[in-house]
This record gives sequence, structure tokens and C-alpha cells, in this order.
Amino acid sequence: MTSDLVSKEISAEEAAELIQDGEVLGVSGFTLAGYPKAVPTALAKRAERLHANGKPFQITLFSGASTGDECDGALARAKAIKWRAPYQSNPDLRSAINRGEIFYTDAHLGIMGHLVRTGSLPRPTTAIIEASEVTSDGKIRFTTSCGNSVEYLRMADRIIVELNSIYGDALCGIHDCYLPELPPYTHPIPVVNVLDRGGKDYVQVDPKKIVAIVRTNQGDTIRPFTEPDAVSKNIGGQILEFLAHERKKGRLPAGLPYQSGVGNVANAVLTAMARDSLQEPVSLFTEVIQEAVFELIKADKLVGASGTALTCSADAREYFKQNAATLQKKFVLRSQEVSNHPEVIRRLGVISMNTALECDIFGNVNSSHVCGSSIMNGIGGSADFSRNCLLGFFMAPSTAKNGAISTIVPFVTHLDHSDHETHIFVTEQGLADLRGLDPVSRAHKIIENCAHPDYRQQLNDFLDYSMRSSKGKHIPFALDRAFNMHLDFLEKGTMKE
Ligand code: 0RQ
Repeated sequence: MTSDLVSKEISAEEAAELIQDGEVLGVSGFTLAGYPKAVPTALAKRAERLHANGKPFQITLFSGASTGDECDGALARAKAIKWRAPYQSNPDLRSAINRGEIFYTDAHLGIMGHLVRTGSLPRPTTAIIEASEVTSDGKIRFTTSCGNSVEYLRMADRIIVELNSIYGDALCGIHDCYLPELPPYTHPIPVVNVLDRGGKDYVQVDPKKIVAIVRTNQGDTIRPFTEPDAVSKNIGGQILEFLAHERKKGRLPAGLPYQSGVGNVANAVLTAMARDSLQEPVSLFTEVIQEAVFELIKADKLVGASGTALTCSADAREYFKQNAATLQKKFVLRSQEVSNHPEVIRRLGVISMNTALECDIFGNVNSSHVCGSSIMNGIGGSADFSRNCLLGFFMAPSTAKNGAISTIVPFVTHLDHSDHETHIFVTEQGLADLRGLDPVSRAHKIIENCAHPDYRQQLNDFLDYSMRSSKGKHIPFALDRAFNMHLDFLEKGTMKE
């Protein structure tokens, strides 16, 4: 490191002292990948000290998506967050939001950076970005995520770099820091194949904006990959069978890229692909490249993977480092404005697979709110993909909480994806292809194919009652009973009659 950069090296505690009450922080990180760790933890301690002395200290925290406990968790517990956007998955932060103590804007991930760039959301005053390299002329290379870091680096007055050495130079070259111009100066995004690039693998900033460099060697806190459970395997198997069927019928060309969401079921689908001897090599055009991608690589079934984040447990990180020369050619990490951009998703004909909290019998999906009022994580990028994909799956186990909740309900308590844009629902009970069906046929098919047998009668009763009682017959919908199952759950702890 050159002497001008060495002079900016300070401790995390000293960097935290640079941040003032009321600031807007734009941090790196997307689904627990590539988020700053040391400075937010030190900032949380500083907030606690100030609060103990009766002084106010709260910041606005914008990120790519969820960050780890060292950032979201520590700052939430320290009551240091006033406003958070656009996605989170930390239990302490979630609880504070659901207690009404933190403002939370649950935004489409593909549009968040754009909202900041256009001034619809406030501009970050300080960017805190995890990097694997920083040069004296202001070139910054990221670690395991791109997220909204390019936007925040461009917009912020000051930059704090967490220089993380844990990957060494293993991530070198995998980023593509291209950002489309803003209207009216936009051009087509130069991505017509999964691994295409439009920019450099670093971001150029004014070196004068870099006010601190904090050295760390801390990995992303990501749980190790676990073998998918029976329900997830079942759902994954059904999706592969359906895709093979569509291909055989000539309705689905081979070689289209996949987007797969977060969580167990998404991992199970990729694992099933890796283990299916008939599966052709696949490409991914997704937002989070989850650890199951390494199963595909080991089975020699990955053409290439594009995302905005790479989530690796400690074991996967070591695997990546040992095989870096090969893997660098198989991965591109881009800004989430591009990984989730409608134009590119539509052009590539992405097959999208996301997990739902609940689906209703008419084809609407809730990905984000329990019983309409409590946030789980957020809509994330699910709608960026489900609205623009060629073929879209929403998957979920048919029940949650040991059978006390049916994930197939009369009507969703929060609407993330409407019946106009959903294609296929899959639970371990079966698959419902909804394309082209009218609302009543959809309802019959979803109840028959996807609902758990314990809840089919209740759902059919609702449909029958709705057909008799509702004024309009296009979508027979009994307003007076639409949420009875949810009310029962809130009152009695189960949706079962
Ligand atoms: O809670 O662990 O306390 O029992 O929800 O559910 O089954 O562990 O599933 O980890 O895949 O998460 C939709 C939340 C699923 C996630 C969601 C309870 C269930 C459990 C988690 P417990 P599982 P997963 C790309 C795409 C939105 C964003 C998205 C998500 C907990 O996939 O956040 O798709 N999706 N992004 O018991 C009450 C129900 C429930 C329920 C499940 N109907 N009512 N609780 N649970 N169904 C990535 C990004 O955009 C970043």
C-alpha cells in the first residue's frame, strides 16, 4: 500500500467517530455477502455510549440487501437505526421494525440504487464499503457482493473502506461495475449472454473522498450448506420434471438461464440439477449465487453464473480460493440495478424460482408479510424476476409451523405478486400451472394440486360460499370470510377448523 493510503489507515473505532448523528449511510452487502463488519460493530458501541450519556445517535442505513449480524443486528440492538431500506433478514432488526421502532422501506432490490441516483431517496453522506483492494488513485475492488456499492460510492461525500484480506486476490476480476445511465440518456444494457460485461472490474472514485481505511480479515457469516430436506427435494424434483416436460412439448428452448431465490427450497432445486444425470449444464442469471452452485460446479454442470452476490460459508470460501483461477471465469458479480434489470431478464428469457410465504387460491402471492402486518424479510428481488421472466415458479411447503398454517389461503394478507404475473405454484403436494386459466379454474387447480389435504375442505368451502354469495362471478370472492383462516391462526394458534 502506498504511503498516502497508509496515512488513511485507522481503527474501526476511529472510523466510527467520523460518523455523525442523523447521517445517511450507504453500505455494501447483499444477503449476508460483502457487508462491512468492523465499522458498523464499532458504530453500534459508540451509539450505546452516546445513548448512555443521554445523547441522541441514529442513522439511516441503506444497503444492497440484508447484511450480517455485525451490521444490521448490532446497530438494531444499539437502537442506532432510524430508517432502513431496502431488505433485511436479521431477527433483532426485524423485531424492532415490527415493534414500530424503526422505519423500514421494503423496496424492489433492482430499483433501490436508481431511486437513490434520481434523488427519490436521500443520497448517502458516507459510504462504508467492504473491498478486497483499494489503490492510491482511487480504484476500489469489491469482495463478495456488488449490490448498490457503485451507486453509493458515486453519491457519497465520504468513503470509508473496510479492506478485507480474507479472500486474498481470489475474487480478482469477477466484478462488473457497469451502471446504465439515467433517463433520458439510457442505452441498451450490453448484456446478451449470462457472462457478458459492460464495465470494469473496479470502481473509480476520487481518492480525496476516501477518509478512512480499516483493515479486517473477517469472513461473511454464512451458515454452511445443508442437505435439502425431503419437502425441498420433492419440490425441486417436481420443477425439474415440469421443465423436462415443457421442453419435450417444444414450449421451452434448452439453455435458458435460471434465477433462484434464497433459502432451502431454492438450494434444493440447484442441488437436484447437479445430481440429475440427464441434466444439461446450466447457467444462472440470478441475484444471489447461493452455495449450491458449487454442487453444480463439482458435477461439471455450470456454464456460468451471474449475480450481485456470492454467499459462501467458510468451507465454500476455501473451495473458492483453491479453485479461484477456474471459478473467476465462471462468475460475474454486477450491480443489482443490472442483475435485476427487467430489460436483461426479459431478453435472456430467465426461468425464475422464488419462495413464497403464502399463495392464494386465485394466484396472488405474499412473499414478505405474516398475517398482513409483520415483515419477514422483504420482497427482495423476487418481483424484479417474477414480473419479467419467461417462466416463473413460486414454491413453498404446503404448511408452516408444524401444520398450524396453510400456505395456500383464500386470499393473501399482503400482495407482492398479483395473479396477472404468476405462472406456476409448487408445493410438496403438487404443481399448478396457472397460465391461461380463468380465476375459478385456477382456484380449483391450486386447491387440488397444491394445498395440504388437511386444508382442502376449508378452501373448497370458501370457494363454494364465494360462488354463491359474491356479487360478481368473475372472481367469486366472499369479502366477509376471506381472512377467516388467518383470524383463526391469530386467535387459536392454528388455521385448522
Ligand atoms: O420461520 O424458521 O421461525 O419457523 O417463515 O421459512 O420455510 O425456512 O423458508 O428460508 O426459504 O424463507 C419467503 C421468507 C422463505 C424467503 C421466505 C415461516 C417459517 C420460517 C422462513 P421459522 P422457511 P425460507 C431472492 C428472492 C422474499 C424475498 C425473495 C423470502 C420462516 O424466501 O424472504 O424471494 N422471500 N427474494 O415457519 C407465517 C406463513 C409462513 C411462515 C413460512 N405462511 N406464515 N410464517 N413461514 N410460511 C433473494 C433476495 O431478494 C435477496
